[in-house]
Amino acid sequence: MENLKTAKIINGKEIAAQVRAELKSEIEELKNKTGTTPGLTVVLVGENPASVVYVRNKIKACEEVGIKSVQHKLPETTTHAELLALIRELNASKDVHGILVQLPLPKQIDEEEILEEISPSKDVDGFHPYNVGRLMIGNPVLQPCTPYGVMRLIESTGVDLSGKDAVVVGRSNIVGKPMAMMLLRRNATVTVCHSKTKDLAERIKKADILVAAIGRAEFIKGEWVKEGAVVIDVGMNRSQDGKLVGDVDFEGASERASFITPVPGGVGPMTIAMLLKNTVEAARRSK
Ligand code: NAP
Ligand code: LUD
Repeated sequence: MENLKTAKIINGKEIAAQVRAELKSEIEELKNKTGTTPGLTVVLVGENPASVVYVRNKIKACEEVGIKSVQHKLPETTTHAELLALIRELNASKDVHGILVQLPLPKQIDEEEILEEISPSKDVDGFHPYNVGRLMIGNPVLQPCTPYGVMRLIESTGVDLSGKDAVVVGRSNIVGKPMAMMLLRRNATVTVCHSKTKDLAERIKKADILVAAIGRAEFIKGEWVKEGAVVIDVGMNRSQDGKLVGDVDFEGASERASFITPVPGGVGPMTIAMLLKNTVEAARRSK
């Protein structure tokens, strides 16, 4: 007899659609009150196939909610100086409320310097040191979209984070580190793990909230997941048979977790929804 517990699936696609619906009316109101239509400019350098898909989805999502989007497609051979010049131009344009430079950038371009050039008030990725600092001191303005979306997914479960043990696996500037800060702000006790962490499985076994942002297909085993845990899988990996899979063994983890995000349809759509939210926020603040 099959008698396995199954986690509730957190439907990121559906929650992202809710966020977009909320934004749609906020944008309408902003237009009526101030005559402003939020504008997002997305810069894509080169033709990384994943980036092309993500940028296309971002532009499409803008259209759906009524954000005016502009795309700059630059060749792979773009120089650092050329990209810098474009950023300065966009910083100066009053129709542009949000600037997003899709990562990764080709190696001739100094990513850190580019991100620092984006005006903090237009930094809808929340990657500028100013916005990173604001998050760090607990008074955020524009927050990185992926962890921001994860917080919304966790909220949707109704689980109270206060005093819970949260484990974040991965310490990148775009996911792991800001994720840890956001969980800390909600009074979780946060552990950040990475490639040098010695006892990863043992730490994961203690996590009430687990966020995996590693980039290795099904690296986290079902047996490592604590009974009743909330499992958020940020990973986006192609398996050998070309399927999109997360960092967590979904089947195994589902037998122990209380809530779990699928891949695709979990965190990915939320990243895009929160980008739209940040763009509306940037446009509102420009008034
Ligand atoms: P990243 O910059 O490559 O960082 C990966 C992190 O994982 C690093 O901190 C690394 O540790 C850690 N790590 C690698 N191997 C490990 C291991 N064996 N044990 C423990 N930690 C390990 O990646 P990222 O940009 O944060 O992205 C992570 C994943 O999320 C990728 O699959 C990416 O495609 C996906 N992603 C999805 C979204 C979305 O919206 N769904 C958004 C962003 C990223 P070290 O620091 O020690 O190297
Ligand atoms: N750079 C991001 N680089 C990569 N998944 C994304 C992403 C949508 N500047 C800057 O957008 O926030 C960023 N800002 N990132 N990412 C990854 C990261 C960036 C990842 C996944 C998705 C954006 C997404 O829509 C879908 C899903 O999980 O359901 C699946 C899409 C598919 O390939 O089928």
